[in-house]
Amino acid sequence: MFSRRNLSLKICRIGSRFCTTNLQCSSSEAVQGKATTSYTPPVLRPDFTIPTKLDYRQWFPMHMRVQMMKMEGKLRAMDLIIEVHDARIPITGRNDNFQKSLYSIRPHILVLNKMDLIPLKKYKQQVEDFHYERGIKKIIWTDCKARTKNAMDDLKAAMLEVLTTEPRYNREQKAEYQVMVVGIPNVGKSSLVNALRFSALGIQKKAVAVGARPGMTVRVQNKVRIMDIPPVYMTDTPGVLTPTYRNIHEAMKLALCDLILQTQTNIYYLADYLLYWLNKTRNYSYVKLLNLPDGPSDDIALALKKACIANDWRISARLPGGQVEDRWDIDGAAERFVQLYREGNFHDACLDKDILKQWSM
Ligand SMILES: Nc1nc2c(ncn2[C@@H]2O[C@H](COP(=O)(O)OP(=O)(O)OP(=O)(O)O)[C@@H](O)[C@H]2O)c(=O)[nH]1
Ligand SMILES: [Mg+2]
Repeated sequence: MFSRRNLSLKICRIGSRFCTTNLQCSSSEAVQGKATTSYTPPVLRPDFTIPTKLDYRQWFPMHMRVQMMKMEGKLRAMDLIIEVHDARIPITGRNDNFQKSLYSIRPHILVLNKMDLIPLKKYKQQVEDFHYERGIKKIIWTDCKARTKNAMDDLKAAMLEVLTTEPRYNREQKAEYQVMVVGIPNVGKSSLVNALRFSALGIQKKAVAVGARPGMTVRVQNKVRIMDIPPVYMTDTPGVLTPTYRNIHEAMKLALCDLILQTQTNIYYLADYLLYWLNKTRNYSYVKLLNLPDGPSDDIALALKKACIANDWRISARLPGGQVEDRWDIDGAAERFVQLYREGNFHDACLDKDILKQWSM
């Protein structure tokens, strides 16, 4: 094992460059059931832990508190709150403060976006039962990247139903309806505004900016017209996380889905959590994807090193004396492993399946 401290300033990756298409197994190989039967399960650690010096709870940038206050300030002008969340973690990571400050005061629809990244048929009913039992009134599943027409039609119908039937408090005289879209970072709030606008008004051009990294929208936006009849306006907002997390699993699931700033996560522990979670849910498709010669393992150091050797993933590092040394690119392998998850290569990416299973037992 190399020490990361010894790496000099100039580090460049050599060897075969990572390419998901090279590493992708066929969809049948990636199916969890098949992977389960073809390998001997590894010995699992009892629970996932990280060194205590790493405080995973410090993931709440201060600007979120300020923006949350601005959102509360706009509430009087709103008829409906749409909460967007990531379908890969349909239970975990929702911000409780939204409930206290926003949904308890205005009608609420929960949109589970990125439905394209989970096997929807398997989870739809279970997730809906879970949330309806706990008082959520309406859930819509969307794919705002593909702008799936049926999903957009479902969402428009649900919005219109709420807008035209729920009490409007001090807003009865206003002809136009106003909707605020909220959620934690990078779940697709801005994509939803653009997709709805395209679906209802046929406007292709993006009204609000979308980005692959969390924190794209940094402040509450100006309202955007998304429907003509009746006139409906939508206000996009920045992602707001809860200041603290209930446990390490919640924090790691959010980070795996890329919903937390990259600078505030540690890729090595993230890869370790992914390995832990895949083994726990008996999904051994990573063996093929990483070309691991000896089957599954619950040891991240060993798995990443074997992946480096099998794929010839190296870095060359300049040492203090000026010599150049080749080393296995362990951090690069960790990044590639996590990226495989984020790009949807593990067939079943619903990270809350363990919670749902427990709940339905
Ligand atoms: N696979 C998939 N990706 C999506 C979907 N919706 C949005 N994305 C992607 O998710 C990323 C984040 O989208 P945004 O719309 O910027 O998310 P946001 O919630 O506004 O993010 P912040 O402004 O940072 O809080 C982008 O790369 C989108 O292309 C979806 O339904 N499926
Ligand atoms: Mg945004």
